[in-house]
Amino acid sequence: MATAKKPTSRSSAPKDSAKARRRPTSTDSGPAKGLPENDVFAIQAEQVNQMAAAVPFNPTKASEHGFDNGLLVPPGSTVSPPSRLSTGSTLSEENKNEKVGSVAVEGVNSTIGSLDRVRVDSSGQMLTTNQGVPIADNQNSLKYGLRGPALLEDFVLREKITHFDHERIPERIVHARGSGAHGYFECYEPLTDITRAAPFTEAGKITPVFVRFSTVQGERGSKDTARDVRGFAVKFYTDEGNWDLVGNNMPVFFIQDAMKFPDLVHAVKPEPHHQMPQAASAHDTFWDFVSLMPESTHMLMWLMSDRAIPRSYATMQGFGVHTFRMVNEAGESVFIKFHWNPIYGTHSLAWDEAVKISGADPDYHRRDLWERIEGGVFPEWELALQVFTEEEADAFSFDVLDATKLVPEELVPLRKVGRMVLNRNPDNFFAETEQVAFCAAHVIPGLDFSNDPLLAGRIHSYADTQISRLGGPNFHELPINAPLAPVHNNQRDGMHRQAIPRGRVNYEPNSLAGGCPFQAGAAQGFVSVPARIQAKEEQGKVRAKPEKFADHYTQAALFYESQTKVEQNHIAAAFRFELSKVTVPAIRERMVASLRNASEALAAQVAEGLGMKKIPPPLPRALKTETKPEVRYSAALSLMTRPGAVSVKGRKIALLVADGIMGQTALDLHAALGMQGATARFVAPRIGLVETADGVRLDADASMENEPGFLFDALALPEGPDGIKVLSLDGHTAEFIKDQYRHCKAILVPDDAKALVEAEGVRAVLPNGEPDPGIITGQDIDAFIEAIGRHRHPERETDPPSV
Ligand code: HDE
Repeated sequence: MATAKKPTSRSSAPKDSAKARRRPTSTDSGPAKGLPENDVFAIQAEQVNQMAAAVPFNPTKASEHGFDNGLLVPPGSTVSPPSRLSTGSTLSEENKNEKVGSVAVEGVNSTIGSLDRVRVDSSGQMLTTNQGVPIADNQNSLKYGLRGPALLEDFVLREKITHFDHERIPERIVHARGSGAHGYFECYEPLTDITRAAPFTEAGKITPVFVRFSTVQGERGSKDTARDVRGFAVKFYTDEGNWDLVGNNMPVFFIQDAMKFPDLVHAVKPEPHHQMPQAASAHDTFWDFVSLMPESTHMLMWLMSDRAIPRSYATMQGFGVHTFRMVNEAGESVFIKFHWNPIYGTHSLAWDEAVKISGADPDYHRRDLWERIEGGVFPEWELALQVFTEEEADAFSFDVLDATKLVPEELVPLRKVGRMVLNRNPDNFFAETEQVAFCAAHVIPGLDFSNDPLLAGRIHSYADTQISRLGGPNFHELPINAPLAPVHNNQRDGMHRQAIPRGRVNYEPNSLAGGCPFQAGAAQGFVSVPARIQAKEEQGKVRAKPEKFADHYTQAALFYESQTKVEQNHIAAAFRFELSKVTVPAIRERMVASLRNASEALAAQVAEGLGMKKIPPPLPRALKTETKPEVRYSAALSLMTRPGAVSVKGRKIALLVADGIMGQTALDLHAALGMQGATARFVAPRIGLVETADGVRLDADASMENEPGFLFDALALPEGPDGIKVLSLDGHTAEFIKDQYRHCKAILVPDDAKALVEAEGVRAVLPNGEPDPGIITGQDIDAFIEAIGRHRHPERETDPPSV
């Protein structure tokens, strides 16, 4: 057993190292002049006075006035202190010991920087209390006698239990369920033509990032595979401070104005009387709300599409959603939409699959992200921008300030500007993923907001929510939130403050700290774009929306019409499922009435699926004149156009095995898949050694019971008639095969296994009579790998499923 050495104290008796003589003094009054020479107080007083005298008036005051000065803010003026004596908090700061350390390093804030400074490793160490007292016995509470009462004086027990009692913090009100990872962003080329933002200044520049993915509705312990929007929040630790791009995996949102956000969230969360359903939008209050909010229709199309059930965080797109601005050195600004495109393609689950996974592995996405990173198959995205001018935006048929609208890629093409790689899992979920605090207001010089009224609400909301979630205003000091860039300001105090500021100056302007920290000025600091609003005479303060916001259906139709038939069917099936869970017929009808304005075909299909005898009349439209959209079909909106790098990398493949199979072919397949970056697992009726027909050693690491088939991207059946016989006697085998087939996945069927799969209804031909490209017969490993790379074979699909 490792025993730790008791640390010996290195602290020495404090020595007065001040060169000049010190004498007893008081802090409230005293002569400014006439103190004895070589007296440290006299020297300090003289230097303080020198500094204050060097600032006879506030030199930047005049520049605080007028519009033009507002754009050309000068840096604050500073004077160098004669020595550090004049700026310190205390003359005794030179007295060092192991705890107090030494004098603050000039200009340094030690609470920021690499996470190494707070990592803890307990190898070879003794157990202690939080006060560092070694704990002799961690098994028993202190009692009066062996069978006597426990004693109140047991501070070891009480500290342990008190800490435990408070181990939880409030979960996020939305996006409570999430998973995070560290990584980096790499810039492809300087973007200095449009922005001075630090991550984009030169090709190859690396900026560290922390990313958190999340669902929106569910609580912290809820399933990963709910039908939901996914949060895609990226914290860039840039040289000029933290930039948080807090986006989603869908480019639009339900509402147009922050005023409606609490209503939306109340409506979608579990209903307040019985707290059901968890992590699901399929209930009365959600559909009641959205059917009365026709601006949600576009987002509902996305939410009912397969985008809402991603296969992996690594296979979903990300979007900044709002229109942002980029600003260059000259102060010129352009509008920007942010896109993250996954290099592994944009892939989703099937609904039946998502439902089953949520039971077998509620941590499906969390596990997948963790395993990809541990296995070196690092998730990666390209960052692309849509760049357009304000004049171009004014000419669009939709308003770019309306978060229920996207800018079609066919209208404004994407400019690829960099890539993001996630290559390190957190050491500790709570300290990093739970305590990370994203904020839509965190932008850096070179970036700015648009006037999107939804974004305006977000600029307020995030810091506000962190104050209650993370217990006060100092959450920026938590290690995961602290920037790499220097932090110096006059904010002080508050719950859990960690920084120990030196000196007595906590205000600006000042002369007693030489004017520091001083305002950066427009050349270096953050300056808001002076976007001029061409106010019409009659416009004043108003609670209303711009006219184009009233077009609620054009882009809902664009999204629906841009999907393939299979995707459209999934959208219809999702509406059918969700609305069938609604208990109030009038709400179902209202929703179908609304859908008629986006697509008559879809509305009819949903109505039919809900058993409606008569289709209700379309909902009245808010916009009387019809919009003439620039783009009526956008291929980029279909998942089928986003296969990414077609490969088996990062995919999970089940190799069914049992006593009596041919072991060598199974091992060869396992090796071939592994070589290509896939995770292949031997799945058997039970874990452990398998007695192969050819005597090869083969160890099953999963059972059909503990890793059901729908958790895998593909299935390979083995060779060997005896093994096939064993599998056929286990009912799990049939479920395995059926799920794989129903979810349109690739299946490798050696000749020996043909009868087994046929018995479950698997056919090697499609409903249209052509060969099914996902059913690979024989032992053609290359064809199998290619079929897996296609992700899914939806040509096989029927509604209802044939198997
Ligand atoms: Fe958020 N949102 N949101 N949101 N949001 C939060 O902040 C809010 C919106 C998004 O992984 C909260 O720290 C308002 C749009 C993500 O930690 C809160 C409005 C988009 C995350 C909040 C919106 C988002 C959040 C809850 C309407 C996509 C998770 C906890 C005006 C662009 C970040 C927290 C993480 C989290 C407020 C709308 C994305 C309450 C008021 C639109 C990815 O502050």
